[in-house]
Amino acid sequence: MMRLFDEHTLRQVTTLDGLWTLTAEDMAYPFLVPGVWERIPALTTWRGVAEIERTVVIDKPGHVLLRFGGVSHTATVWWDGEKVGWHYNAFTAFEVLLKDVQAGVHTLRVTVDNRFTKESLLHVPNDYYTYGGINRPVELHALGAARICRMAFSCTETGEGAYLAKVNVQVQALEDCAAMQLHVAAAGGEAMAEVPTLKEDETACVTVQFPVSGVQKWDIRQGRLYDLSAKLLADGRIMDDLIDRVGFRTVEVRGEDMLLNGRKVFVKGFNRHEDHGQFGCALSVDAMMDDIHLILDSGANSIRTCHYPNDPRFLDLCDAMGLLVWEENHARAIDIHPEGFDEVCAIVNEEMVTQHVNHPCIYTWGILNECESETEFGREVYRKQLEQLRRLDPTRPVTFASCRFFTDICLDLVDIASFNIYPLWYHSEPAADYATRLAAWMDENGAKDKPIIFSEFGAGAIAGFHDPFGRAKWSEERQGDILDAQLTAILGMERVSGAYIWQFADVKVAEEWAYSRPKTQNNKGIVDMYRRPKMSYAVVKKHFKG
Ligand code: ADA
Repeated sequence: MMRLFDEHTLRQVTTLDGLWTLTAEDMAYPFLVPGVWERIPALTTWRGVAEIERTVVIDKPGHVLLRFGGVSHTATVWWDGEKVGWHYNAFTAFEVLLKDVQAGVHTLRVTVDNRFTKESLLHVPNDYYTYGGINRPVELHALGAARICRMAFSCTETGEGAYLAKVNVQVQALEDCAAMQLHVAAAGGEAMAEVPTLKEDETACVTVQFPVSGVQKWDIRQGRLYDLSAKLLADGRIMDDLIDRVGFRTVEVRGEDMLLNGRKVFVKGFNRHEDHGQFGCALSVDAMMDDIHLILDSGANSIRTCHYPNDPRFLDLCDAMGLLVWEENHARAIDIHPEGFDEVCAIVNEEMVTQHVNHPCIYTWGILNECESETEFGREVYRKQLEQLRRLDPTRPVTFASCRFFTDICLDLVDIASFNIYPLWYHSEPAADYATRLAAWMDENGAKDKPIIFSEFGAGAIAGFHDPFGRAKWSEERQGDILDAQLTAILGMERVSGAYIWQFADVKVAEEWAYSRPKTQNNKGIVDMYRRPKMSYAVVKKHFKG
């Protein structure tokens, strides 16, 4: 299932996870969804177009919604041989609505393409791997005459344990519908609203507000969650429902500080790619949970979802564990000039925010990691995207991770100013000197009176390579030395509000990156691809817990 709880008690939802058949280059393979084809020995390094299919039994005729959590990276969806949907980008969900489906056995086929082409603007040979497959869960929903598409929750604190909850609900008619009622409830509060008469395929947005009291705040390591439920009613009969889990908390930026529930916070944690030696980018929930245990054990309180929106099940775990999340759109150091780039980013931004807006764990939205933030052209791209994020969600601060050292011209556009720095790894200036010099420059160039985060720092170590005396680069000892120095410098800086180690676990990278990446991996993890801790794990834990 796509979430770690039931999103519907009334609407009938069937998982389509499980055994499908994958055909690549005229060979058929059994294929487990969610999954990536790199797990099949013959396809470990294959890049191409595969057909992935299964049969689906429909018991009762009616409207059907297919929900795909993620397909990597381009999906064309076919129902009984007819093209019914298309989606680009591996890391956001999409839906296909099928009207008046007959009862019986149907064929669902997804053409999946993971090639690098001039159209795959966000998926390029990069410092992480673009896998092929259906990497997140798939569901089939049986629908009636109208459905609740989504809800967006926000809250304002009105007193101790008291909030005003605001919920925007989108409703869609699949047939002509007379006026309906909407009932929304959370944490003991509730509201009713009218949904206007809708013609077939029309949508309506309804906003309700209601006070709640006696609420326990969501906080770091205290993932207190409440069910938010919406019911759509016609003549007193429930037509559809939707449930999400929300938390009551406030996030704000005040001067140089970030405040959670009015209290100053320092975010410390890891950049984490969705990648695993066994599962590729389609991690099982067990594997996600194991990651969370390691993250909590290290003393971290936050995760940056470099460099794309994450699986909502991982965000559900962060919600439940009280881990703060910096979630960012899908763009790592890529060319922002090609035609269509703005449009494709706008789609990912919108999908990211509308799909994940209710996760209390997310405290900031990020965009365009290490892109062109030192030119006027780039500034315009950053400006437009940051504005779009603020429009989509006025409740969260926005940021981006820069590597345009001493040349960036976009820091005035953000709420939180962030830089990725690698002192002692990519250059030899002492960490404290470099970080202080850069922070001072940031203050003079747009970051004054804003929080500063060092969104990446770290060093490489090939797991198992030891050099206790020489402490050569790539040895586990040297990685520990460098992280020790970086953490001592950064965690000790009064001016800084956050620090993210690059990175949690080693990841596979594109073949094109092999020259600077031993084992074709980015080896800067403090655990390896199978989550075996390197020596640096203890170093990080000493700092994060200290
Ligand atoms: C960058 C980038 C990461 C990774 C890292 C590194 O700053 O944002 O994706 O490539 O450097 O390992 O060099």
